[in-house]
Amino acid sequence: ATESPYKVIYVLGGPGAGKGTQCSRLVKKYKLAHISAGDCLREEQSREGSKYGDLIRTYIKEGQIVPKEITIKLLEQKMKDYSAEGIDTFLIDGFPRKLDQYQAFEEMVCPALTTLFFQCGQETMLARLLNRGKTSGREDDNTESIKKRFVTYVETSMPVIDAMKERGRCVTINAENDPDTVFEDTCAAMNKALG
Ligand code: UP5
Ligand code: MG
Repeated sequence: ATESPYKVIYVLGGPGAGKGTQCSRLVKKYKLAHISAGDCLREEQSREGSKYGDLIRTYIKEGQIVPKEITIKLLEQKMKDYSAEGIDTFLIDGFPRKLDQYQAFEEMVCPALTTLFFQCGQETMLARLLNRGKTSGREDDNTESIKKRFVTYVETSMPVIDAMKERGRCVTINAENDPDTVFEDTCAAMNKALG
C-alpha cells in the first residue's frame, strides 16, 4: 500500500464536550495543525460566492450532518495548504460524525492513527453551550438547536465512535474534568499515538 503523506488524529465528542478548547492547547505544544470541520463549514458558509452557503446554514441550525462531499473537500483543501507549509500532522476536530464520512475519508484521504474521544454528559454539555452562546454568535448555540445536535450525536455520531472502539482506534478521555486535567489526559494519549 502507498504511504499516506499525512498523520491524522480525529477529535470527537458531543457538542460542547471541549474539542475546540483542547485542540487550541495542543497546537501550542505539538507541531501540528488544528482543523475543525465545523469551522471549515462556517467559513464556507460566509464565503462570498459559495454555492453551499444556504445549505450549510440550514444543516447547522438543524444539527444535521452536511453531505460528506462538501466537508471532505474543505478538509482536504486545508490539509493541502498546511502541507505546503511543511505541516503533515492534523487534529481533525468534529469529524467524522457519520459512518459514510468515516468510510469515505479513510479510503479517499487517509486512515487515522487514532481518535481522541471526549466523553461528557449532556447536562454538562448543555450548560457549557448555553454559557458560550451568550457571546459566541453561533446560530446553533440555543436550546432548540442544541437539543437537535444531541439527537444527531446519539443516533448518528455515536455509531462511528463505537466502530472506532471496536477497531481499537479510540482513546476515551473524561471531559467532565477541569480543562487542565483534561489536557493532561489528552497529552498522554497524544504521546502514545505519535510514538
Ligand atoms: N469548556 C470547554 N472545556 C471545558 C471544561 N473542561 N470545563 C469547563 N468548561 C469547558 O467548548 C464549549 C464551551 O465549554 C466553551 O465555552 C469552553 O470554554 C467550555 P468547546 O471547546 O468549544 O467545545 P466543542 O466540543 O468544540 O463544542 P462545539 O460546539 O464546537 O461542538 P460541535 O461538535 O457541536 O460543533 P462543530 O463546530 O463541530 O459542528 C457544528 C455543526 O456543523 C454540526 O452540528 C453539524 O451541523 C455541522 N457539521 C457537519 O455537518 N459535518 C461535520 O463533519 C462537522 C460539523
Ligand atoms: Mg468546536
